[in-house]
Amino acid sequence: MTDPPNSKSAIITGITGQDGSYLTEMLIEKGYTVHGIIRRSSITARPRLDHLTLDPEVYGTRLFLHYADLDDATSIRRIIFKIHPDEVYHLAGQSHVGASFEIPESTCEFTAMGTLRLLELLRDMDPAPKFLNVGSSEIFGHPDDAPQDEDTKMNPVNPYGVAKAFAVQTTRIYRDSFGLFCCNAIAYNHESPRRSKSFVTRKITNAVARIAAGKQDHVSLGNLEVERDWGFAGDYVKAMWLAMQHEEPKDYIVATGTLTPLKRFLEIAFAHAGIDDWQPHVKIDPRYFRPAEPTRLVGNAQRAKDLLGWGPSVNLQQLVTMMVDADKSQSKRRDD
Ligand code: G4F
Repeated sequence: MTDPPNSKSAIITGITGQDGSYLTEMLIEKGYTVHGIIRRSSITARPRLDHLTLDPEVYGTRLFLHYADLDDATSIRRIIFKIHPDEVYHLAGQSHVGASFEIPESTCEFTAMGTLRLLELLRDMDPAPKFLNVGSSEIFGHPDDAPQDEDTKMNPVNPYGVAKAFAVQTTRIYRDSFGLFCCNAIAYNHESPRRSKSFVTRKITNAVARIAAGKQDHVSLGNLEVERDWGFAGDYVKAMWLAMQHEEPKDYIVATGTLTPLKRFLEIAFAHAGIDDWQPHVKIDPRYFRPAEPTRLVGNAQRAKDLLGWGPSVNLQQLVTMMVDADKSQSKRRDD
């Protein structure tokens, strides 16, 4: 059920990604006008947004897409000043941790410097839009404590984590030094059927669906001795919106508080497709190992619970089965 249009408008960077698509849906349902910033490239497909961009009642009335690049301040300035939104949700960036070892400069350019550029623009606006930066558990890397909260010391162990640490801290600085309404959602791993297949959860659920259908025999993975705090992306964008509605700008850990071994994820995914033993279907490929792995990344979202009334609505079992089911029906529809 979509609310009638209200006077609120939002800009989303990274609108074509997993989180961007869930956030857009939610804001449109709440009556916002949403402006998405997209990069100009030869690829024009935006499958996560198709249901919105192909809907004439939404696209061009409640949803608009604009070309601009985070490494081109002029292009961003033009759009932000013209729209002068109430809220800016900053989701864009190079989001693959493994890739950040291969492309550290561009990772920092987009994720770190891109955030700084946006904040500099907001500083010049009157009134300045509210701003939410999506941070990452990767800022903690090898943390002193587990679970981590908003006061845990940053100690990243990869270029992605360093870039996110810069972005989170810069957001804090602009809040404290210039009085801007700036928040960080320090998000732990969040997954969904819209997750790209380059991340381990979707890579697994996609492979499970294909193995169950007899289309492939195994999946090649890297380090299986890892653990993560996995939640549902649809829940995490709610926390982002709630953070922007709170009377004071703050940082929030967004996490489930449960650390799960990757092997447990494999077990649930294969079992849901009726395969009791996952081990014969997993091959280890050294190409997927990373030079360093974070440890004990599990979040304490107590502040989000106390101040925003936020909590995860989907547990791990539900998340994995949702993803496997979606991949199974996609695998039936497509003959690839
Ligand atoms: O799914 P991943 O690639 O996610 P990672 O590195 O935890 O990062 C994700 O979550 C962060 C926290 O929210 C975000 F900031 C970040 O943008 C991204 O969304 O890898 C998870 C774990 C790693 O330890 C990796 O080494 O799975 C291990 N793994 C084992 N085999 C693999 C594979 N990861 C990938 N992507 N592919 C493999 O074959």
